[in-house]
Order: sequence, then C-alpha cells, then structure tokens
Amino acid sequence: MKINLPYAGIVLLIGPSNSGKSTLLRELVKKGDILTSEVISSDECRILVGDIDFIDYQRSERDEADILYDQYQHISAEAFSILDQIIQSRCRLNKLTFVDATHLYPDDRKKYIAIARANHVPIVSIIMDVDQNDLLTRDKNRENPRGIKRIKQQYQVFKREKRFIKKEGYLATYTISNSSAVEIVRSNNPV
Ligand code: DTP
Repeated sequence: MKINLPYAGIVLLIGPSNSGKSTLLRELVKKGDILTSEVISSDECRILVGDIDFIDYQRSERDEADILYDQYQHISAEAFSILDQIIQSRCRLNKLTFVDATHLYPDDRKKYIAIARANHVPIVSIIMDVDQNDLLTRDKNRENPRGIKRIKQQYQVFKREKRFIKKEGYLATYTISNSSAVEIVRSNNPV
C-alpha cells in the first residue's frame, strides 16, 4: 500500500498493543524512509520519565494491583505531557512526527487533531488492523507480554472505534495489516 505523507505535521499510529506500530516504524527507519528523530513513542517517554514502559498491574492481587495501577497512571501522565510538548515544538518547526501509541480512545486522538490545527499542519492516521487471535499469539511470544485481558479489552475498544476514525478530520487515513507491503511517499513541498 502506498502511503502519501505531508512535508510536516503529525502521523498518528492507531492500534492495540501488538498490532505492530513500533515494528512498522522501525522498518521504515531501517529502509531510510523516515528518521529515528521523527518517531516519538509513549513507551520511550515512559522510560525517560519513569524508568519503565509497562507495569502489569492486572496480574497482581487487588491491593497491590491498585498501587501499581496508580504508579502506571502517574508515569503515563508525565510521559504524555513530555510527548505532547515535543510534538507541539516539532509542529511549530514544521517537522513531521510519527506518534507511536495506541490512540484507541477518541479523546486521545482529538488532542492531536487539535495540536495539528493550532499549528496549521496536517494530521494523517495509520490504522493497524490486526485480528484478535494474531494479537494474542504475538503477545505470548513477546518479551513483556501485555496480558490476555488487556489485549482483549483493547481489541474491543478498537473494533468499536475503527469505523469512526475516518470522519475525525485527518488529511488521509490508511488501514494496514501487513507492514512489509507499505510504500512511503513523502511530500517535498514545505507549504
Ligand atoms: P505496543 O502498543 O504494546 O507497544 P505495538 O507497537 O503495536 O505494541 P510492536 O511493533 O511492539 O507492537 O510488536 C509487538 C510484538 O508483536 C513484537 O514481539 C513483534 C510482534 N509483531 C509486530 N508486528 C508483527 C508482524 N507483522 N508479524 C508478526 N509479529 C509481529
């Protein structure tokens, strides 16, 4: 699939855990289609501010799970605050930025549509549409599995949301399930 990208703005990856967002972006960097500095990921921002990218609170007993959940929420809030500031700066500098996070809930996506509008740059979405069974199989083989419950919850939200995404105001929306078939075409026109 050919994906046309603007010169500057935001490229929002959308998909549950294990849908291959980071893998796709890594492949594009490796092919030389995009720069490492053009990718900003919520996991990396969590590590930058809180030393971890994931806390598996769902596997703990109730009291401990509550504490771990709170910890994860605090780290995530700080991580997204940094992430959003970097995106805003990059938009002001007329740079292109790929945002690697799940963006499953409408408010998560609206925030970036608003940032793009406020900075007069376009926003494009890339939906990673992968079957639940594949998501679960990939989770089992992953170094830090996100857990069956979490993947199933995320998939339910994704299934409900995906039909609305196209109408949210993106310059273009691309749906992909196989990252190896992606061809990137970038605009050279800075206006
Ligand atoms: P998260 O939101 O949890 O960071 P993601 O970025 O959507 O997840 P990753 O690209 O990090 O997903 O991939 C998670 C795991 O799935 C990893 O072990 C690699 C595997 N994976 C990703 N894409 C594919 C694919 N196309 N085929 C097989 N396995 C894949």
